[in-house]
Amino acid sequence: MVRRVWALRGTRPATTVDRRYQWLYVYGFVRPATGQSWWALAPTVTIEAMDYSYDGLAGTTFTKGETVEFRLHNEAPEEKHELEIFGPDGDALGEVGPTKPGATGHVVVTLADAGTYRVNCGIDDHADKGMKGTFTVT
Ligand SMILES: [Cu+2]
Repeated sequence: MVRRVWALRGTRPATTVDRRYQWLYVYGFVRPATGQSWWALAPTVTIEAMDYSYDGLAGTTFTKGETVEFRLHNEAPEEKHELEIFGPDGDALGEVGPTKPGATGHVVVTLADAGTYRVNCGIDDHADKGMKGTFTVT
């Protein structure tokens, strides 16, 4: 981003602009009773759900301690799908609940530990049919 470019009076300011960008979401929360606030800058991963697989997670790695928004977009024609996220110790960290076809759900998770995280769809036998995957935190 360019904030300010200096130029001689009577000349046109010129600069090189890099138009490439990456989405970064800012999350803010305020506790009204106390005014206490908390915020996070969260990179976003968009995962497409189909009958019965995920797309968009393969080869994804994150850094330990990173807070990440996982967006689940359901591309399936009829079935609801969800995204459950489990840490390296197997504990559930969060989930995007049942999401209708065409809809998008999201969850923000802090990846506190390094290791291999697991995701799957918790609806019926979708995980057995292939709706599961892993990603790495280093
Ligand atoms: Cu599913």
